[in-house]
Amino acid sequence: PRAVHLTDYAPFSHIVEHVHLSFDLRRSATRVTARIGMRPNPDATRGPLRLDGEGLTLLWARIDGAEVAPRLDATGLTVDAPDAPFVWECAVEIDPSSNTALEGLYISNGMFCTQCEAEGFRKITYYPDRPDVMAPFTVRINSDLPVLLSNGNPGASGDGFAEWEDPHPKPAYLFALVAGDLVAHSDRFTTSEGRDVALNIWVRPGDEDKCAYAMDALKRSMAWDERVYGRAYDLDVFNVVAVDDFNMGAMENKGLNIFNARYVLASPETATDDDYARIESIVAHEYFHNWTGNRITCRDWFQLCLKEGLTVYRDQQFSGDERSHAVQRIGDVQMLRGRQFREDAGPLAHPVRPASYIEINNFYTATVYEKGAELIGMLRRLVGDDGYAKALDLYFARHDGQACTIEDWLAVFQDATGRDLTQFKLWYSQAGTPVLDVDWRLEDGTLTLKIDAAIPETPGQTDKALPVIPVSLGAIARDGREVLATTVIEVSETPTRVSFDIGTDDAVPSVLRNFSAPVTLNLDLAKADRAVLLAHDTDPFNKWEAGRMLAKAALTAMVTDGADSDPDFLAALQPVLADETLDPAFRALVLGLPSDDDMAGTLALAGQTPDPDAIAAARRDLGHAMAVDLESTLTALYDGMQVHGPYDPAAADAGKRALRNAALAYLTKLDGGDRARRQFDAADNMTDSLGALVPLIRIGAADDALARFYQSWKDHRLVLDKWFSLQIAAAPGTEGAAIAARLVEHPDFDWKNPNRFRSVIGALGMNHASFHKADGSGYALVADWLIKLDPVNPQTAARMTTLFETRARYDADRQGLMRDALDRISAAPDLSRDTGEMVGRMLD
Ligand code: B3K
Ligand code: ZN
Repeated sequence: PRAVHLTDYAPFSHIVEHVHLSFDLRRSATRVTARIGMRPNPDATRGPLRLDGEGLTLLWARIDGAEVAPRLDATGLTVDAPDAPFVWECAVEIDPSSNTALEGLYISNGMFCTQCEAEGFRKITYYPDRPDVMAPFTVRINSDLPVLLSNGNPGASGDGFAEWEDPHPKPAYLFALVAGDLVAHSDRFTTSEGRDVALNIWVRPGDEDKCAYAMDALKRSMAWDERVYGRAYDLDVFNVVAVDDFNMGAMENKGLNIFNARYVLASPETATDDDYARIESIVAHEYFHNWTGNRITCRDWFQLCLKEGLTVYRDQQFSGDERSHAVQRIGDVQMLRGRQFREDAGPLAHPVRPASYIEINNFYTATVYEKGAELIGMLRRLVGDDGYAKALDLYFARHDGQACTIEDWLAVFQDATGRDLTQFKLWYSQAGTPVLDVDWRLEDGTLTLKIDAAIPETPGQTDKALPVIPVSLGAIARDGREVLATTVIEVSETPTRVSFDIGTDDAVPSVLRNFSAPVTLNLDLAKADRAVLLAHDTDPFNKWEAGRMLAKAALTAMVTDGADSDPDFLAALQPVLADETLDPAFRALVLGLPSDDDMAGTLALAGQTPDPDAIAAARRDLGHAMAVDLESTLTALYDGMQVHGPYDPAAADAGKRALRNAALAYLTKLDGGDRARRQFDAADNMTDSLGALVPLIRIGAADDALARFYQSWKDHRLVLDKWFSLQIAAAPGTEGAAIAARLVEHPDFDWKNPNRFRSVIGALGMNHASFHKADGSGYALVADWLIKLDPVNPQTAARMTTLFETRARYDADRQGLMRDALDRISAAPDLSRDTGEMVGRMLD
């Protein structure tokens, strides 16, 4: 397969003026008729008309009404076209019933639905399937199914048909169609511009009682985008559909968002607080795409971060506003480090704006999304809140209706604020997590920092220039006073030296406050100094981070020197946990230990070879020591954080449940599971139910609870996914692979459903000690199943190969076993372009 390069961009030969599609929906023989008005593009080189198409059976084609005979090949067709405006028409036949890849038009549980981003529209009809070709669409759906939906506003409808009209020019990747036996949870929203919008969440009959939260999140998102970005909705209807079989989270199709059912459906009995929070953020994310993605889209797929980084940034802002900025930021950074830093440190590292790809679906990554969002946050830090607001206003004013580039994006910041962003732009083209080595001195009341910055080598990139790095910092006196309020400095050369008069020598620097840049910080602080920050830092992120660094130091000493649990760490934790003035959700985060995978990455970064068994043992021992040492505090939290009254998913109650369940997880190590069993029996919501079940699984005492859980929920797909995944992900010792091997035989293991596949095979990857079991059984099981899944669903298979991206961290034996697994995948006959590219990059 051929790579596509950013530098190869050329505009399309024609301009598409209008698209009309007509669908005769049949399960295995759907007919799609297209009528497309085109004219030569004056800004492009003249040439024949080239349309993308895959897996289509062409029935006929006409230009201006006269039959033509295009030259067909495996990826599309070519036909000579007049050097003047013309109408292209064609009819194709497609087979949705055999579409297991879930890209293009497919069937999920009897319902027709589509997924076109990035290049799925070409599986529906012949078309210039590229984001810079934008056109208004009209659609007619002929089908006996009761609900027929497409983009835009509804037009005529009647027995067996419905028409839709989308006046906003859009690229084909935003096209969507849904047809099925669906029911709606409906509401309305009046925009700031006075538009009365019908809101519908469409689900399978029986699920309509699980839509209220998603609807609430949608209305809050609409109001927030008006208030914070001045962006109002632009159609008369906004439809959301929940689909059981879906490769990712959700899709922002214009006026017709399609969601993985998992990120829509929620009731207190079936969804956890974390599920609610994710639903809120994904509903918001897809809604926010209406302006950042749909009205202003990407010129080509290399610019993916233009819409994704910005939209993630916006959904993080929204969740912070709706819940807690501190808790949101800590969660976002945990995710960034857990996924993106991991990606950036291995063979799959790539820039936020990649320079080439083989399969674009492989680039919907943590780097494009999460690091992409960090770049927006840094830009804002560099130009200030006002500058950011001005730049965004200019972006919307200047580029509405266009397909844009990162250059366009940076230009609005330069034009609105006068700031030169040449050095900042390096963030978009260089992979790798920058490392800041900070030396500090405190003399005569002056705090001096010397900051060395470097970016590690990544595949294909050795010499790198320093991008400008905004570093937020402050200082806390050892008596707890803040002696330097948050200040942002710009590291634009290495080393960078700064000094601050802080009036005391008895203080500790607090560097990279609020995680002001996506970098690894090496700052030598004594344990006692970290304890000062944990106790007194006014920056909640760094307060949490201080505890995290202490935990990591304790775990590292246990793994590498066989040290005992660090009593100073335990002593430093206690007052924070007991501090009633602190948000319970924040305290729950402080109580959590770094994951095994995080520790493995931390050790690898420090030049050591992580031993998965030793890491798991250290974490278990430290957890046990925390339980023993903090028992009275934990008991008080468990008893004191009870939530009374009806379940409310909002942040206040959710935070209490989080802290209480975090305390329970530790106490379960001491009481043999008594409390957890009582809580499991009494729970009236899924958060408390799983809050009890997971610690029971971890101590190997969950057989009875798991059996009962299965009995209660065996007919509920989303809850059953949890049943599958938790017993593997939380399995004690290295049993996860054996449990997964047993569960793949379970009659409910429907491996063609991506959620279920991830709940079993993906869950094994979440159990570090089990996935990396020394006998290689974890690697082998994953490889077997990826080989089996790839021909059926390449996208989901390719994504899961990332479980192997950390291979280079481990010992020679494990590396060899992982290489065997990758070799085996790579040798599978007819390996997809998706998985082939991923495995190829990892074997390079
Ligand atoms: N834009 C979609 C992702 C499409 C993934 C294609 N493989 C969802 C989102 O980011 O909102
Ligand atoms: Zn997105």
